[in-house]
Amino acid sequence: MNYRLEVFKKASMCRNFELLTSNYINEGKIYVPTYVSTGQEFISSSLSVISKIKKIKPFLFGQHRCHSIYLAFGGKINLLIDELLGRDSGVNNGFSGSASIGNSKINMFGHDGLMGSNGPIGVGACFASKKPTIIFLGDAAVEEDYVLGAMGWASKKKLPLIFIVEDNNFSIGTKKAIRRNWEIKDVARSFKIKAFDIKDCPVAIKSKSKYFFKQPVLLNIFTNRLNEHRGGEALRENKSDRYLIEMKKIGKKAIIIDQKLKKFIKDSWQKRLEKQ
Ligand SMILES: Cc1ncc(C[n+]2csc(CCOP(=O)(O)OP(=O)(O)O)c2C)c(N)n1
Ligand SMILES: [Mg+2]
Repeated sequence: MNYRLEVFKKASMCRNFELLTSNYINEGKIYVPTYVSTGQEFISSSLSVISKIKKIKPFLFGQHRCHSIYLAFGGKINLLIDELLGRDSGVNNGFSGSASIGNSKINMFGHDGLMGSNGPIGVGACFASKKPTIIFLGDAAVEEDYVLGAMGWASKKKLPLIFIVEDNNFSIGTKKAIRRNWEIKDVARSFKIKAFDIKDCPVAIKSKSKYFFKQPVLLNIFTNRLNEHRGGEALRENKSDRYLIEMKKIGKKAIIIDQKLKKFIKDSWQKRLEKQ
């Protein structure tokens, strides 16, 4: 398997989905509060491919920015579209909107909106079941006290889980340097958890995969959110885009995948929108 290409396929699905989602938010067709993960797709895409290689279907505990987790781990696109359109045919019958997507088919648990709550809930689920688990937290969510308590317990019980910190440097619009003088990697290490700062490069994520699902691991992954916290507006700040970097590295095959998925997703949206 060409790992990098497989990850790109998933990331391309997520990216093209989010680009159209942003357009439909801006056009007023999506009216639920929506959190797009444009720019951050390579984290869940890499973890999904790594899990597949390991033949593991982990429990997934995301937070509000969860479309890429759902799509990368094999959630059905039409069900997500219908959910964003508030329909009862949506993945959560129109009740979860964008922020709380859950789907038992892919072992994904929806978030309740309290930042960081998926930390202790995910640790508890892993402790009770001993099933491989991935907990996705933002760089702000890890500042919650209950996340830290849960980390300590995961360490003590040597649980087979991964804490993934999607470190986009933002809590809504406030940067890390204004909020704290510590790094979560150091905190996790103080709990005797294996912890690393890495970029959202698929190869960098894979380089830590030998530790996955055997003991608690924390990856603080630096990534760039390319949109505002909520809604379809692009960020004014000029940030590097992992999608373009990977596209350049892979070359022509990536361009073809991107074009195919763009069309597939456009057609999927149009079909769902036509269906009243
Ligand atoms: C306990 C709690 N405090 C504050 C909020 C309001 N809030 C919602 S999202 C958010 C920022 C989350 O940032 P982060 O965890 O880094 O995720 P990102 O949006 O960057 O993906 C905040 C403060 C909340 N929902 N819950
Ligand atoms: Mg953040």
